Amino acid sequence: METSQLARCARWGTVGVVVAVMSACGGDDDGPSGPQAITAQQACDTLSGKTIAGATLTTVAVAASGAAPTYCKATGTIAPKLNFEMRLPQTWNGKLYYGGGGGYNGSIPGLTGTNLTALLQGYATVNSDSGHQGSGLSADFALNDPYAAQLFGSLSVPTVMSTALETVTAAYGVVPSKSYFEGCSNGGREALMNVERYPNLFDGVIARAPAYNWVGFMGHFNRTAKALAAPGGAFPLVKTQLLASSVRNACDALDGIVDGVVSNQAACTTAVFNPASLRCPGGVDTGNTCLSDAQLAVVTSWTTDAVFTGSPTYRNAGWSLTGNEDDPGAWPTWETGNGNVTTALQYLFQDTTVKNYLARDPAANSLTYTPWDQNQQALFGLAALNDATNTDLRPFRNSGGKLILWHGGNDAALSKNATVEFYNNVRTAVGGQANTDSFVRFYIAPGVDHCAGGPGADTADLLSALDQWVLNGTAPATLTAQKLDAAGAVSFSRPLCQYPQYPRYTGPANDANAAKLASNYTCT
Ligand SMILES: [Ca+2]
Repeated sequence: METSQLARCARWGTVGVVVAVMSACGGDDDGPSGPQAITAQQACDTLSGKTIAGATLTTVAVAASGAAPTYCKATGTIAPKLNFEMRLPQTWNGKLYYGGGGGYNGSIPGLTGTNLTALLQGYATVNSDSGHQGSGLSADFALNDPYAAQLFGSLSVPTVMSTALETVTAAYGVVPSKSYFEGCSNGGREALMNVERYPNLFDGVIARAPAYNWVGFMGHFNRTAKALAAPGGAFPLVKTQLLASSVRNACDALDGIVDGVVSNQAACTTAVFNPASLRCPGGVDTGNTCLSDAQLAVVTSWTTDAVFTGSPTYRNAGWSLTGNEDDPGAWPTWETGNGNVTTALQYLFQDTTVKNYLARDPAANSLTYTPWDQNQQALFGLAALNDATNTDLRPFRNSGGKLILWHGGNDAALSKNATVEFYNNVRTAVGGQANTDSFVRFYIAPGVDHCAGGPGADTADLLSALDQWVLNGTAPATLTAQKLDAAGAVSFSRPLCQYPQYPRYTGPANDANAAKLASNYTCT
């Protein structure tokens, strides 16, 4: 048995499940002998009305529907208002899966996406609202409730995990053999927060498009929103389309195939495409075929790093130009609002952050407030709560933990280059590439928007890859990503390459069917 598992078993022994701990942790390293089959109704009957770690459980057996299997839903509240939901499958694989939140949370994530994938694979799953109820676009909860702010920042996951482990143990009569966490966006930040602050909490973690540098990217959102709000800075869709198509014309083929995605972004330098080439005569907006100086200033804010109060951690790496800025889930949603910046998600996130964390004034105007440059104390407070920027992950590695990082190449919410920085800083902190490879994998999915969507292949089974790594030591290499149509059928596939590689087309020329197959691409 690994030292880390002993530690985990010992800790569980202190929370009142000693008998089950002995059966799961004594003797060998195999955990439960096989899947634990109980009916959903049996699980619900066992848990109904029970108070576990302070939370009284309400249960309901949920019949299979659509893609979802039959399961027992157990819900509860940890005082004062940390709500969670567990889903217990009929054929349990012996493991626990914790799915992270998104935005400023405020509601319990539903049985979709990766949560559904995990349940279908037999995991007992848990999600929470992280301690407050409200819109995921609002940080109102943090204004006058420091405890709610702490729960959101870092405390909700370990708090819920305590109850979740005991609940699963009570339902199946055996402690989960492994526990995994997966999240995207703010859920990706939660994932890294666990790795950094609670290195023994999970055996494996998947951090997708992690919002780990809260101060840095919120400040970058603020800077770009100001550029868009400046006179002449607004970006109507036609201008975004102009920029995107110009990038595609210059760079799409650099990966071996004109497929609408610039997979070889590293080759798409300003020597190949320079946004300044789109400048209107005299810098004044003269129509839809050029960009004004004010619009070029937006592009500059987008593509250059943002650094605040001179701190190496209060920063955010600029975005690469992708050629898919005009995808509906990219600039129109996140940056420009198609000409009305105050409807864009980046504007809305930085605005609620200024009001509730920095100015602490619901009437503050984020477009005139300048905390990122002038009020370092406010940044300290926000960073202490929400930043997961500590890249010395040796405690997690030493506990046997495995980490998969993933980022969409066309993510217009959070810069994939910020995750590149995180990965490179981990490499420095843990002592080089070999040490990093022993417990970290990093994948970039070209043409994929924030967490999902976009023209790229956005679906990959990272959870199975992580599980095999944790259970068998089989480290994931190149994976396969798919693009599914509305009916769930595979439209096309691509290799999912490890950073810094990209998928280069190496199949037959002018063959539309060959271009749909991952086997005709080579990670380069
Ligand atoms: Ca291409």
